[in-house]
Amino acid sequence: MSFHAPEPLKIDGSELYFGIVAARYNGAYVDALIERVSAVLKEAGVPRANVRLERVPGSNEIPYLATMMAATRQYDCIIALGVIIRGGTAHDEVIAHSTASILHRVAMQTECPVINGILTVNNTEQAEERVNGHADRGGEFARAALEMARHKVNYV
Ligand code: DLZ
Repeated sequence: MSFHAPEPLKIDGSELYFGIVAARYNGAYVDALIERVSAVLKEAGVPRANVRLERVPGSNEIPYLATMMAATRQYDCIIALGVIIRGGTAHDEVIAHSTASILHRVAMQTECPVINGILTVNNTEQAEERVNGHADRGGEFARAALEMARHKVNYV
């Protein structure tokens, strides 16, 4: 399997503000994503006080909090974090599609970029690889957030 994540940009995050909305479902994986996102934001110079973390029960609840946080206009980017693991029903697909679509809408309606860091995987091996393994999706979400926050500051 190969990934083609963009080359990291050097972004000064010292004056940027981030909201993180993270699901508690599949908590161990989501906690690892939060840690990785926080580490990359810190490396970019984002002060801890500029990052607010809110937890919600599951990925299905993320769009509500993302909407509320974006509406405050206190953040330059919202990062949504969750892990949806395929089950025996179509529940995972419904949640994955609806959250992705609402998160886009939140960004357009509030002019606050939203990073969709809700992973959709077939099994725990895939979750492990993306969260704790080589794929480093948490780092990728944080770098995308830094890049989009910079755009937001420039345009809004
Ligand atoms: C119910 C459910 C299921 C089956 N799977 C997941 C999942 O893989 N990842 C996730 O973040 N949340 C899951 N949930 C919980 C829903 O997102 C939601 O919290 C409940 O349906 C209550 O609305």
